[in-house]
Amino acid sequence: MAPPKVYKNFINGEWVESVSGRTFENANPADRNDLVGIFQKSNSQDVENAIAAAKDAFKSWRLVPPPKRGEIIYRAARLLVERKEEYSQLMTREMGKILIETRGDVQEAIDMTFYMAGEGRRLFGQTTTSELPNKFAMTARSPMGVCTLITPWNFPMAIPSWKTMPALICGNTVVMKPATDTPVSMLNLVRVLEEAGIPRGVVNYVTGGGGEVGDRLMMHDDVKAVSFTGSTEIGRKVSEACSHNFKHCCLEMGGKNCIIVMDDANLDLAVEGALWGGFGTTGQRCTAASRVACHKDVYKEFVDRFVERARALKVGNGLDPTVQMGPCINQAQLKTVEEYVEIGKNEGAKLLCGGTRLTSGDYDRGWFHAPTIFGDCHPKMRVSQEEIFGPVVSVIPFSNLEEAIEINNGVVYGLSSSIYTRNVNRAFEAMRDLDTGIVYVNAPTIGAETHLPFGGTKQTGNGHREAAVTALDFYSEWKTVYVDYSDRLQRAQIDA
Ligand code: UN1
Repeated sequence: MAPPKVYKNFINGEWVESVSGRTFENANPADRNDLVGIFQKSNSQDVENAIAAAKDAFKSWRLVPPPKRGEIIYRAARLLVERKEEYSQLMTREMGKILIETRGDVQEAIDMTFYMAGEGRRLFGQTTTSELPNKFAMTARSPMGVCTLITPWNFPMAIPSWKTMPALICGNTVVMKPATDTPVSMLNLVRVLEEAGIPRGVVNYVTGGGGEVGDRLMMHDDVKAVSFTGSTEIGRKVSEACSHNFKHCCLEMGGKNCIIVMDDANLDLAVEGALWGGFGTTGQRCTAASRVACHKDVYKEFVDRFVERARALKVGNGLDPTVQMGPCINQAQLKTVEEYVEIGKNEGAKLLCGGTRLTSGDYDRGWFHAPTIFGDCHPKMRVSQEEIFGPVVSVIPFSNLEEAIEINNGVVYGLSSSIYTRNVNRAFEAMRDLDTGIVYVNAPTIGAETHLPFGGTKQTGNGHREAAVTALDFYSEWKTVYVDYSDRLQRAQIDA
């Protein structure tokens, strides 16, 4: 067997080793014997170097006309298209999700990259009137400087692209840190930007732990904005660190998303949706449908079918095209899932399927857990309230729409929600009252597209939205410009 490949940091346009001299291994969560690569265990000096490079590169990148920035980003998107299959295979090896999903992840990065390349010829501001004669008023977006991007392992290329591309098109420079479980996919994104001709220092990539690397990325005085996707617990720390010198921070955190199945729903569709929403990506999405609220009149029928389909899911190594669900990302995540299964049983939820780790044969080499459904859940149980981030769905019965909406809204998170109904009045009521950033009608809670705002209410976020033109609001500052061509002092609010 060939020795595993050693990957480096990308700082100031060069691939370099960490000054720490230390490295870490990235193994396949479906098969511990499959080593994906060796990565740099960076320290604060590496981060310092990356931030210095980004700060220096900002001086010229901010002056590159946005359509020219867009051309580079467009070339990067073309390279991603060419390498989609190669990068998807690697992503399945490092992250575990099945190939059709990693292809979707790379596709989401392609979509975002093309989309933001196009923004180079838009980045629209406003021109408007003035209350005074011979005076002109307009707004324009200004870049901010160095942005640091701290990203999760569940969408190892898509989420980094959501942050990198709008940051770059707006004229910022970036230092990116991947999750330690999935560094290859972000490296591939960096590689296409390098090959597309991104100037040195504009994009920097540093691997390593949250402590040494992550802390520095959010504390450093030269950093103007921090974008973070991950747990609410870490998000709170990012927010606190940023408040010290009022850095902008964009937080995308947890979810406890719910599919509402009404008594008039197309049940076949609802079962398909609950299956894809609950067990897609092994439940490891912030948008995962980890709750289903089901009308009591169709409860039994829905649950029977849902359980039957979940039991039949083929779990295994995502490179096998017949496999439908991959492993948990690592041992700690698997342990969390096992703990929540115990919690659910102890608080009286009814275990309908799964509930155990999968161990015999090939399963022994990975972090596999069976698709698990709890029935007869009370909305206030911990398994109905807390984000598990694994293949566990809690089904909660209800009697009317009002109650279902209360169940949906009765958690600390507010990312995504869904309703299955054929009644247009109920659908519109739900669209109005579901307190989440994203609402789906007759579709599961997952499947956000890149040209629409992504983010959530309450403890899911801090008011920003990623993707779409809304992302540009985070990565730029509005500059309001007044031009007075009257040749005299005119006083707003004072001169009639
Ligand atoms: C996430 O769950 O972390 O809507 C992101 C979706 C994907 C993105 C999910 N397009 O499920």
